[in-house]
Amino acid sequence: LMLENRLWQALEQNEFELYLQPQIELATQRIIGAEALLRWHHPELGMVGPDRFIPIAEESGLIIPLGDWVLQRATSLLHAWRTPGLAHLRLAVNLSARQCHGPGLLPHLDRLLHSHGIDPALLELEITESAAMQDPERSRTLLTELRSRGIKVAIDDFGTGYSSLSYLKLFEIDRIKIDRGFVKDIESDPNDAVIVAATIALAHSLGLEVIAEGVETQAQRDFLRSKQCDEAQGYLFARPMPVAQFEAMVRGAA
Ligand code: G
Ligand code: G
Ligand code: MN
Ligand code: NA
Repeated sequence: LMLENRLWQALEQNEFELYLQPQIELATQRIIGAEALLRWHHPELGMVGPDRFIPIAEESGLIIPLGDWVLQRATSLLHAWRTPGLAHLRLAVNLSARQCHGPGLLPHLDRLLHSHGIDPALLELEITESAAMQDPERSRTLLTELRSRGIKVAIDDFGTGYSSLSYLKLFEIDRIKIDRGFVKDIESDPNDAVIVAATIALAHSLGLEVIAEGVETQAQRDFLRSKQCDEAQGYLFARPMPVAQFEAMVRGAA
């Protein structure tokens, strides 16, 4: 309850920050974009991670204004990146279940895309299987609306839900994110290796792109590349970092 009360104040007092974790194209090793990950600079507790406050924000309804803030921040970043060296970058944003099923998301996105004049294809929205399956019919409509605007859609934590395959049949998406739970033991667990390889092949035959999450070792990266995984994200490449640091990293690598 303490955190819940403090959260509303935190939004007013601008204590949230977006960190960016680079996403790497495996064939070229280039940074092709980033996932935006929310951080809270609590005046006394220091940095608080989203695992601690997103569930509370969901419960209390704060996730709606907070999610709107994240989208506003993300689209203004994409606007700022319309400059040599950064203009190719894609930005992925996590959506929570409540945001997906509320009425305000599409009008808010339309306003932001219009006022910032950005290419919708550079914005990717990540939706977990469990969030989408809470209301499959509504999610299907939402994803169709998003994609008709040119916004990209990725399935987050792919493989951890109970309906991954029906999901692929039901929803129009662009990319799946292989959960780090499968990537972690790729070298030691033959089952995980087979599951990851088959998931990549399945996604590709459906015309979807694949990004692997939680890549921590070169062996994992090499395995994924050998299976034609398109992109990867993880501590091997970089941890989530402040925006300025990410921009410097992209410019430095260019
Ligand atoms: O950054 P990381 O370590 O700790 O993120 C933990 C979890 O918090 C991830 O599952 C991520 O999807 C979620 N998360 C991070 N930022 C956001 C956000 O802006 N909105 C939502 N809904 N979830 C987020
Ligand atoms: O949205 P999602 O739950 O996928 O958010 C990604 C989460 O995974 C964030 O909390 C991020 O900090 C974390 N993360 C990113 N890369 C790695 C990694 O290589 N290893 C581990 N253990 N966690 C990671
Ligand atoms: Mn995510
Ligand atoms: Na994930």
